Amino acid sequence: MRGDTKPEVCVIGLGYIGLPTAAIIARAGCPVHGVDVTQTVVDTINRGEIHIEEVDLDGLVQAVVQRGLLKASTEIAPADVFVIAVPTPFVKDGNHTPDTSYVMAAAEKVAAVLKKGDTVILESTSPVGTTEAMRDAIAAKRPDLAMPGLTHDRADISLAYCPERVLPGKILEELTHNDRSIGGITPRCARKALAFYKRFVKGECVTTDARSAEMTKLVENAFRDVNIAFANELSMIADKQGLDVWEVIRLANRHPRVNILTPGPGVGGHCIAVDPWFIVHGAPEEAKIIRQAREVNDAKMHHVLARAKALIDANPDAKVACLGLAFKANIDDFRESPARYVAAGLAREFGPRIQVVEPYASELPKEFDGTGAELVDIDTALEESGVLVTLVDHDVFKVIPPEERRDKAVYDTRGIWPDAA
Ligand code: SAJ
Repeated sequence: MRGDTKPEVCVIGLGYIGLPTAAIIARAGCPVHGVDVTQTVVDTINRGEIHIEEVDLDGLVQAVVQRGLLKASTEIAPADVFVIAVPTPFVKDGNHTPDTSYVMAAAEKVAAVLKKGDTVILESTSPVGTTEAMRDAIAAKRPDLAMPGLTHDRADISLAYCPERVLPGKILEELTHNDRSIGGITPRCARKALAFYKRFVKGECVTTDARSAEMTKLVENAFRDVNIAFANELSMIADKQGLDVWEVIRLANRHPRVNILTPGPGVGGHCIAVDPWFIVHGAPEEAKIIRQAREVNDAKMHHVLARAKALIDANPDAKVACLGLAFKANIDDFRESPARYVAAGLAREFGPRIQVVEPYASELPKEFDGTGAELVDIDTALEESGVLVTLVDHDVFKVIPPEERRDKAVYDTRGIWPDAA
């Protein structure tokens, strides 16, 4: 990796972050070897196709595969730069303990092929200290290599943490244009990683230490979670006091320094509902607001379910349309979705009275099996249902005019119809 020679890059984990990242690095002209444990994923990519939905990703992957710049396999290969983008879920212990085993497994595989001069970058959202733990795991496997932070001499390899901060639906754009925090185990590691990211990132790349970069990623999502929890708590207070929360927020937000977010049926996705727990796990006594915000946002799901049930009970002869299953607007991602949780709870209770409208789904998820609930289009729901429970603010729902909802009982958890409040 000298002068203008493009580094060879190995990206480990070809999911929602790894694949777009691999494609963007390849677009910058670096040969990329992508690694994934799933053979079908590897085969799909090698055909120039994709296994996830993301705007413009299909065309980009097809182009870089055709140019021979992106190849996938289930096996790791030697490279100059390794980018690890594997999942960091919870251990299944009920305590929200972070599971870094996929990161550690990836690090051990990288260790087997590392050579002097290589750079290893962790991108997975991780608890503070994970990059150092990864360094220690590599050191144990490769005593022949001088490790950054463990040697007084010049280290043989560089190690850094560099989280993504992209929004699903805008991943390619945000991967390129967002600023990045780049945390090195040592300042030299950070500079090495910086030079790599500068090849394909147009946003500003800011260097720091690995632990600060790890915490920064967690803090960004915890900040948003706390702010959404404030909005959700307000909505539950407003329900109790018979107030219109949307009106209160609209008015409060006219203050020049107030910007309250939007209440909803809870917080979904695999980032904001997960990452704050990594902070709580690292500092359980201190992380009081962060823990409470998680609990408030989870409690909102149960609050919505209870209110929806009461509305349905009050309209015993009506069919009920649940609008949306996705975890947020205009995407086809149903993982960790509060809308899905609420709709499934209603389906279990009210069976065939429940109609689900989700333009981004071709069938109902498994938990609806045997309930009698059906997936219908919006026109059928508007014709047949007497109760509407709005769970996702998809654009197609927002434009339903008042006259098509006039004779229905409405519970609008997202505030998409100000006239219905
Ligand atoms: N939500 C509300 N009210 C709001 C905003 C969001 O109820 O006012 C809900 C959404 O409906 C959804 C959840 O919160 O259920 C999360 O949605 P989101 O759009 O806030 O965030 P994600 O999960 O799609 O992406 C977040 C982003 N983080 C921040 O904005 C700080 C993104 O930049 C990160 O890259 C991503 O997490 C990640 O991968 O960590």
